[in-house]
Amino acid sequence: TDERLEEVLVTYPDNVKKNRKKHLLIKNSAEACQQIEANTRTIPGIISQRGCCFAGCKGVVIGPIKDMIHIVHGPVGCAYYSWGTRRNKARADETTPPENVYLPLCFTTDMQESDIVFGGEKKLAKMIDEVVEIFHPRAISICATCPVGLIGDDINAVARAAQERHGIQVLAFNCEGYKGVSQSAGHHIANNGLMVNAVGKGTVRKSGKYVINILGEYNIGGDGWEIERILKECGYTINCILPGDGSILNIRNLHLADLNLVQCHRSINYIAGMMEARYGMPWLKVNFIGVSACARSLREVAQCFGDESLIQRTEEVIARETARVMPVIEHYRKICQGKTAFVFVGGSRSHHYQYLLRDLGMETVVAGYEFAHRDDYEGREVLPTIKADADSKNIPDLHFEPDDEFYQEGHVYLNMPKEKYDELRKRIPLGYYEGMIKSMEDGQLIIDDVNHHEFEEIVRMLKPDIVFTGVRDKYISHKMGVPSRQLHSYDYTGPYAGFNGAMIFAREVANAVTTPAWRLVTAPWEAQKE
Ligand code: CFM
Repeated sequence: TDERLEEVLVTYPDNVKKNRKKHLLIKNSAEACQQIEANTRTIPGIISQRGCCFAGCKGVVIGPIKDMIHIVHGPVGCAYYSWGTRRNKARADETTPPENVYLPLCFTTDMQESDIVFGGEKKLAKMIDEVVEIFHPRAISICATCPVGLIGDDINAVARAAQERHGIQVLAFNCEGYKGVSQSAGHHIANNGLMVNAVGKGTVRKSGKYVINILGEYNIGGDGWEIERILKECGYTINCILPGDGSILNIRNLHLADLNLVQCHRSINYIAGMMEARYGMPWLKVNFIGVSACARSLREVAQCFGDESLIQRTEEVIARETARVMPVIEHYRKICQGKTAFVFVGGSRSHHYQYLLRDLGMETVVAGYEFAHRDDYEGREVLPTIKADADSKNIPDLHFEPDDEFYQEGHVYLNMPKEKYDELRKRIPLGYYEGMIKSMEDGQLIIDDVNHHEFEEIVRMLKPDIVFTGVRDKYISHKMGVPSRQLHSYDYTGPYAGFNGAMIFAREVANAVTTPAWRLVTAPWEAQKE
């Protein structure tokens, strides 16, 4: 209730309380449109769980592209912590030999004090020469960290010169950590850069009747591979997964497909929208997390092409996979049934995982995002009402004209007459995302940019059986005796997506809620009170 929410906020000074109140809401379907404040600055001094703009650009969107060398221009810590820990997997394939897969390596200019004082451009240029000589990559990215912007190194000029010197693409991203209010700004910068410099440059359309892209899938713990497996079995050709296990070669051919599937709306909606404007390519929001959600998404994708045999094959795949995994899910469901969860992740998973938890008979009593925007909470219909502020205006909003050569009306892309296409749009949410709040139930709590204090208070108040969150905040719940599973990197396991992922997730959640280790240990500082 609202009174209990007051208990969470009571310790704040008035202005902080007023601010934070707008970021919390209790779902109430009687209210016509419940508005939440999101994508605004975190109050200084509050321990937020958010990341920075550099994390969103290099760590999230650009970093997983496997056949590029990603140079972090900045201190070594920025490079080290944006390398490997997210567990975005990649492997060689038909077009990318093992020597062109660079994800196991970490590249940085390792800026020192003298570079900060005298500038780091020369060091960066020299580093590019070295990596070209040693690795012969297809392309290079340079991602800027905070000091680069502060001292004014012109990474764009360095990139242009290197591109001429070596004849390979060198993309520069001005994703200094302090830009915007969270990693979300970095997603936007990365999307813009890829759209301007890569998408549309290729000429190879893969063979196959139904060629699709999967956007906003990062292959954490192998999620993308599981999704790809299922879609291939249904009869699709996967043109490119952007960016999980993706390559710059495939990204250049992104426009040579029939449909974009969007898994993570927050991080990649810009490219989906820009491709619709430039190529007329429709996009469909999907969710491959959870057995029922997965089945629903597969059915909707099949609907897009309106081919009876495709629809038939999709039903067969769903029936076969469901029959295979449900006995396992049912087994764990007996353990998980009735348990409650607190789900707090970046900008899309807190919604997606509610379906998987529902498959296990669990209720999500609190759900929140670190950096989502209002449309991720309330649905894209609120986009026109979101006011741009100084922080969001910082990132250019690119607009594309229809491409002379490749633009086609959506209905041509999906190979059906216009009336049929319009009718399809009414049935499935092409070009639309409903946001998280609509699928939640009355009385459940929604929270934006939760901080350490609120996290503790909410766990204490609602006593969830398990907390799903990240590497920093998971220890808050452990210290309170509540088990947690990481939903960013999946700790050390995965995949969690698709049918196989659902089984793995079920097993781990069942293990976690039946292993009260964190409740039984006494911390040393508690055993010997001063
Ligand atoms: Fe999209 Fe992500 Fe997420 Fe995200 Fe992330 Fe991530 Fe995430 Mo961690 S792109 S918004 S910036 S689904 S790294 S793979 S888990 S916070 S909820």
